[in-house]
Amino acid sequence: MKTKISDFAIAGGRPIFDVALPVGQLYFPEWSDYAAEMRGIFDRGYYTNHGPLIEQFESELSAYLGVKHAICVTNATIGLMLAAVALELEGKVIMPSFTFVATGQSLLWNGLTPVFCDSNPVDGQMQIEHLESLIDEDTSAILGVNLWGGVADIQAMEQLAIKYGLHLYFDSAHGFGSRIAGRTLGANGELEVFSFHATKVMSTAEGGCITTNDDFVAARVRSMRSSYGIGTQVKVPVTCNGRFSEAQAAIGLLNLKALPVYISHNKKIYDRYRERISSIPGLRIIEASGVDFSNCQYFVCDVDADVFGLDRDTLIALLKLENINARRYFYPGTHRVVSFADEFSRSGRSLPGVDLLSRRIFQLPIGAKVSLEMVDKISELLHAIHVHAEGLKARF
Ligand code: T4K
Repeated sequence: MKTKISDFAIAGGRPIFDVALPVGQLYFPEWSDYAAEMRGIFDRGYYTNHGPLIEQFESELSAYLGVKHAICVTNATIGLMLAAVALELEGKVIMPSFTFVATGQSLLWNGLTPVFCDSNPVDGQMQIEHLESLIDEDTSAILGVNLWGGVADIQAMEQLAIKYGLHLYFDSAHGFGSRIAGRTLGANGELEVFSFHATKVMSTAEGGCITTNDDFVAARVRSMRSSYGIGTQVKVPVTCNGRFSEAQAAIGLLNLKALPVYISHNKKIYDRYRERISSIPGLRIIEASGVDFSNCQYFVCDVDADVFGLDRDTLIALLKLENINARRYFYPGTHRVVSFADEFSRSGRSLPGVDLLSRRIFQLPIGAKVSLEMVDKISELLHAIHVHAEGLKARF
């Protein structure tokens, strides 16, 4: 317990953890199970290009997600790039600015124009009223982002897509395993894209998948995913190498089996944080919105600097010195990232919700490397930082 300024790492005190605690998931199978799977791959001498493990993984994924097609790709960024081609988008695509930069980049790679929508500071999700005001005759699609194990207002987006005749698809990189009214994400809009990056609850180290109930869209994605396609060939404008290897599928199969255990661990950590830090003045927990079951992949807080005593960036810097890697996801909003900023400033628009979120939000560690005892230590530290905020500020 840190009771005086000299106890804090910034003032020469011992950091709360000896080794840096990462922010994200990092759930991996038992080494012996993985070794056995790798042995099988080596015995078969078949390492990639749609081998038996990826076939099995895709079929288990569609069963788990309750969707007809699950098509694995190298990562979610490639998945989003393929999705825009598969849906034959053109012109403008409306998306939230408050997302990982890959969402917007996938549109640039397709020569599409991202139109940035504001987000709701309460839960970080896209603002529907603003979305509707951005639709014009050049708009071909809405690209919704389901953030932090919660979801955007999918129903409202579906209604807008029908009303204006737009395509609708989702970046669900954060959503694997979350449920709306008992239904697992995966079958919303024309397609959804999931990420299996190591920092996600369902991991294949790198990886992702596109899910859809539409046979034609699935055939187009399969025709583009490898240079020469797989399955029924349909006409597509381009192909690429977005393949998924047998080694990724091996990790995926083992992790999918263990997913309920991972999510249940996340939930325990999440609930403990909630119990321990909700009384700290100036910190507001941002709960996963719109779902009745969340994968609890992220623990997100908003910092009100006037009440807490320190701003978000100073708090993150202090936590880092204590070997806690809290992160600002996302900073800055995509409309302020180099590739997009000039175009956005020419538009003369502003996105106050996104700017507020990117100034105030941070994420605390959750996932495989985090125990309940660690949450207690982190929570005590946050209390202590609040109590000593003035003195700590003076140290910067
Ligand atoms: N859409 C959305 C909404 C997304 O959030 C993302 C990705 C995408 C699309 C695209 O998905 P992918 O193409 O990546 O499949 C991370 C991830 O790289 C990225 O997947 C994720 N979202 C984004 C929000 O965060 P970084 O730069 O913060 O990750 P990194 O590598 O710095 O890792 C975070 C922490 O974890 C560090 O403390 C180091 C530690 N770590 C990381 C890895 C990878 C480990 O200890 N071991 C590891 O293997 O981007």
